[in-house]
Amino acid sequence: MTPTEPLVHGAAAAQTAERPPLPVKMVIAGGFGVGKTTSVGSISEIEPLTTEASITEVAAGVDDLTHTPRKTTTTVAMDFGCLTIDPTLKLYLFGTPGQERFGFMWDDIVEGAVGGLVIVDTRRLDDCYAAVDYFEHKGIPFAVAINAFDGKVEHTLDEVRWALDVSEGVPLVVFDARERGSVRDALLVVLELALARTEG
Ligand SMILES: Nc1nc2c(ncn2[C@@H]2O[C@H](COP(=O)(O)OP(=O)(O)O)[C@@H](O)[C@H]2O)c(=O)[nH]1
Ligand SMILES: [Mg+2]
Repeated sequence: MTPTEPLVHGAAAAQTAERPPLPVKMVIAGGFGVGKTTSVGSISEIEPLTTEASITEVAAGVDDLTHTPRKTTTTVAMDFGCLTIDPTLKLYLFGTPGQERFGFMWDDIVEGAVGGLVIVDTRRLDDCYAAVDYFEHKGIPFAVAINAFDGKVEHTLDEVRWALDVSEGVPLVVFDARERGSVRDALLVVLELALARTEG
């Protein structure tokens, strides 16, 4: 190799590095109080944008707070955050509103997303059916992430898979919404799934 060669390569390499990372949209879905806002907050490099509103007396009757007694706010629209995976790729995270009455917004939130993470609280499996159905119906790659509240998961993974009626192709992971590394691993599972889909 002559001394000039690395220079040329170096310049080309620098140009690649300067290229902004590819923006990739990912959706964080799941029922009310499963840990969507917590997940985006744990992982986001920017101050997460969240539209939490106080649970009003009216909503308090509508939204089930049995398992989230400390929850005094609720996301009425969505969460937004971002995470650089590597110099070539940056994830933009969009959290859906948990309540079904905001379902009319889902098509807009999911538009252009490569995949979704459906967060599940195993004490309230029913709450995530809507999200699972939605991604299946739309053919969007998704993984199911079980948020181990207080370190406990009430069912085995097989039981959860059976109850949710998701195919073997849908990855199931256990994670902790409060742990950055844990949320990152769950998102990477979705990313790999999405990439495999585009390559396949
Ligand atoms: N113990 C425990 N609490 C959690 C965990 N994830 C979320 N929470 C709490 O559960 C409540 C609901 O979480 P939140 O992220 O607001 O749910 P969202 O409605 O899906 O956005 C909040 O009070 C969180 O602090 C977890 O992994 N363990
Ligand atoms: Mg929320």
